[in-house]
Amino acid sequence: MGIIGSKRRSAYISPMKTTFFAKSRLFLLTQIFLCLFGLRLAESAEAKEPKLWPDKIKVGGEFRTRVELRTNEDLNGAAPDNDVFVLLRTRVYLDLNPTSYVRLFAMFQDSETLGQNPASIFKVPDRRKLYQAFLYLKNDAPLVTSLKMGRQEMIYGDERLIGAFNWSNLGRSFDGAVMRLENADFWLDLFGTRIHPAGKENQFAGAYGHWKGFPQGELEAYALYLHGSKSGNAGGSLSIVTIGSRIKGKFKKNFDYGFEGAYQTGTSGGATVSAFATHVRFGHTFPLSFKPRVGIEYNFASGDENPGTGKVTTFNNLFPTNHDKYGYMDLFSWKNLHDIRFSFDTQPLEWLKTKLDYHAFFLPDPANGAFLASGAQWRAGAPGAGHFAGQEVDLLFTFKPWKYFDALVGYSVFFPGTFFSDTGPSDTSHFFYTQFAFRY
Ligand SMILES: [Ca+2]
Ligand SMILES: [Ca+2]
Repeated sequence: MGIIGSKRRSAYISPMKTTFFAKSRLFLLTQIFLCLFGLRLAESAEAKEPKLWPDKIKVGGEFRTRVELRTNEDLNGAAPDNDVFVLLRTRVYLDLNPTSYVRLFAMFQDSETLGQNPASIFKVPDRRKLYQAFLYLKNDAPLVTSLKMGRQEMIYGDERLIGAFNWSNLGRSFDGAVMRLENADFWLDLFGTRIHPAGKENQFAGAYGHWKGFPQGELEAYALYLHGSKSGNAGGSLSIVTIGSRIKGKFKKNFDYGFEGAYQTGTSGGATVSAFATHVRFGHTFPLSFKPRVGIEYNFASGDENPGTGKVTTFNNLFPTNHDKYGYMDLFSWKNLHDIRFSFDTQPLEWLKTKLDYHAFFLPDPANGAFLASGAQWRAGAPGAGHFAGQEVDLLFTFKPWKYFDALVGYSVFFPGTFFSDTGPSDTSHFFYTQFAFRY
């Protein structure tokens, strides 16, 4: 009946069927339906807790859908490019644990994008793949050692340099091996992997250490090596080493802080690389029932004042999860960037969180241009252009009413600054999205 009803309705509104708002309304109705369906499934799953499989065999997955509504992502008000599209992601996994020393895990992922403008700077291709498949071996010796071999996600620290990019419909996994040495005080991962960003083969290896004894927080240090025969300047070879450390913690009960710093050296297309990046933040959570937290944060990554010539000084932020870091619109990356962020978060109910962020972006080297969260340049630089890249305001509501289900509703707006007005169009851009995820 619902289908017949919606058919009739769409026939009735056919003259405006192709308009932006009709399109978005249809997608929003679809989202609401999926939400209710998800809640229904979540409820019944929780009520029954069916035990179909023995403990040594786990099956599960995720169904996630997101509607994105982007206006004016080209910052050009005169050229209409309003876009509404749906991202669907389905993940299914099989996890076998025959003994405590051996684990076999495989996850299949299907990613579909419906109705996206093919010219979008955020174009997401459809893709089906074996997203993860690994063998995990563990040895409980005095120095605990484990080995994870195969295709796998890697998540380290705040994911500023190595992350699974969960926001993306495609995610990110690496092919390789990770060996962990661990005792009561520390763990150290040694890894060697291959990854194929933009169709190029890169080798990525490193050592990442974590000290467990740091009071109320984390202390980590790393050395990462990236090599790609075609990933350097002008399609040449790239060999860079990134050395860094990070701390994160709490003090006096209600204060929190974080710091990360990384230096990069090596060669890119025959030129010397010398680049660096930092992140620092402080927050205070007020002892009130709705847990309000105010935060201030500063992120810096070096750029290049003469791109393509001399030393390469643009920081390469490797394989990050950028989405939640430099504005939810994904317009900036930890590359040629000053980002000043003010945050106000609350949690009025156990299942509801709110976020309000303000970002002011500046480019250390306007000649180097602006980089999207994907790392791609979206506005070429110009020497002498303004440093001020713009301001973004992000509002986000996160709902998690059931263990199997969560939802997001967000709105963001970007006001371009003098860098954009000096180099091309600079009109305001808006971003609205709603996401539902059902995990089982
Ligand atoms: Ca436009
Ligand atoms: Ca240079």
